[in-house]
Amino acid sequence: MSQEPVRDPSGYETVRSVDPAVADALEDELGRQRDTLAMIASENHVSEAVLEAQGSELTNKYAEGYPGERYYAGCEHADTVEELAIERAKELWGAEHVNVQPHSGTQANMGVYTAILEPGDRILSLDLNHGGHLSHGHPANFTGQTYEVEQYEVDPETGYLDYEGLRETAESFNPDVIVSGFSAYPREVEFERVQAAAEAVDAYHLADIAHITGLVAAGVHESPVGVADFVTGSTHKTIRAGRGGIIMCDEEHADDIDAAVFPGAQGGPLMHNVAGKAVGFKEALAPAFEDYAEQVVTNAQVLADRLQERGLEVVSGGTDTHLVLVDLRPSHPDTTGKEVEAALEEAGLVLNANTVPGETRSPFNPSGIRAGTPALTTRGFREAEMERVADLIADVVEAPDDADVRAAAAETVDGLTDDHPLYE
Ligand code: DSN
Repeated sequence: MSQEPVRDPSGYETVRSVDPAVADALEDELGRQRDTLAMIASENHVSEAVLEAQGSELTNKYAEGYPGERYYAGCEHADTVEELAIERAKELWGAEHVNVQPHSGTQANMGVYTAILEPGDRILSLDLNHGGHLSHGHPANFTGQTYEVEQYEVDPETGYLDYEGLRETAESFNPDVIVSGFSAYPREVEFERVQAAAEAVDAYHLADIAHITGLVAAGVHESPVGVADFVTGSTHKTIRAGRGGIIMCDEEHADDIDAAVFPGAQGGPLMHNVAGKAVGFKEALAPAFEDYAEQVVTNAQVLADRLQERGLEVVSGGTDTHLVLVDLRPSHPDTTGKEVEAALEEAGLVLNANTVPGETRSPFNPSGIRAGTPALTTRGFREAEMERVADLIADVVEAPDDADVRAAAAETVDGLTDDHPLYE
C-alpha cells in the first residue's frame, strides 16, 4: 500500500496549477474590474485587507453558536474575530446588539422575519417597481410565499416616498411588520415617519439599510438605529466590508434575533466572511471613511445634475444618496433600460437596467437605469470625473446603436481607469 500522503503537505497549490479554467476566469474578472467603471449601485471594491481576510483559513472552520458558546471545539480564534466584528459594528452604528452571522442581506431579513413572524403574518413594504427589494415580500421570494404582503409606493409626481399613503395602507392592512429601506430609492428615508406609522398600528418596524450602511455609519444619512425595532444590512455595498449581512437591534430582542439566525435560519456561520466584516468595519471607523461617504453622495449629486442638464429625467429630480435612477421614457420613449445597459457595457460602463415608479414595461426590460457611485468613489473619482462619466452615459443613451459613440466612450473609460488604477 502506498505510503504517499493523500495531499502533498509541503505547500499549498495555486488556483492556476490546480484549475486553469477557474484561474483564467478569476484573472479575467480582475481585468474586467480594472478596465471598466463599476456603477451598479450595490457594488463596491473592498480593500486588499478585506480580500485577504475573506480568503483566509477561517473558511475551514465550523463555529455554530456564538462567541464563548459554540457547538464545536477549536473556536477560540473564530471567537476573537466575531467579537471584534460585533464590537466594531456597535461602534459604527451605535447599536445595542449586533448579529454579524447572516450570510447576506436577504438572510439578515430572514433572521428578523423568523424572529417575529409566523407563516401567514403580514408584511407591509415598498413595491419592487418603486425601489423595494425581493426579500421584502415579492411573490417569487420566500417572503411572498410565506407571508401576506401589501405594498406602499412612492408619489408618482415627486418620486418621494408617500408617507401618508404608507400610513393609510398600514391602517387598513394592519401589518405585523412595516419594512423600510430600499434598493432603488435615491432620497433620504425619514425613518421616524415610518416608525410613527408602525406604532400607530402596533407593528414592528424593520429598516433594511443594505444600500446605505456606509452612509449611515458615516453620518451622511439619517440613522434608523434606536428608531426602528430592527435594522438589517449587507456589508459589501457602501460599507466595503465584503460579502455578508448584519442585524442590529435593542438588547430586548437580542436573544430572539440570535436564535432566529442560528439555529433558526442558518447553520454554521461563514467565519471567513465574518473576518472580512471585522476588517472592513475597522477601516470604516477611520476618519477617512467619513470623507469617502460624503464624496459618494457628492459624486451621485454631480451625476444627477449633469444627466439632467443633458435632458434626462432623474426620478425625484436628484439624489441624497449614492444612487441615481433615470426614467428613460420622457426623453427617449423608444429606448429601454436593457438596450442602454448593453450599449454602456460595451463602452465599459457597467450599470443596470431598473424598473421605475409607474413602470410600463417588464422587470426584464424596464424603462430605467440605476447608477451608483460607491465603487467609482473608492477608485478616487471626484466631481470632474463624474461629470465626464455623466456625459458618456448621456452620449450613449442618445445613440445606443452608434458604434462610433460607444467607441469614443470606451476610449474615455480607458483613460479614466488608467488614471485610477485598481488592485495594483
Ligand atoms: N441585488 C442588490 C441590488 O442590486 O440592489 C440587492 O440585493
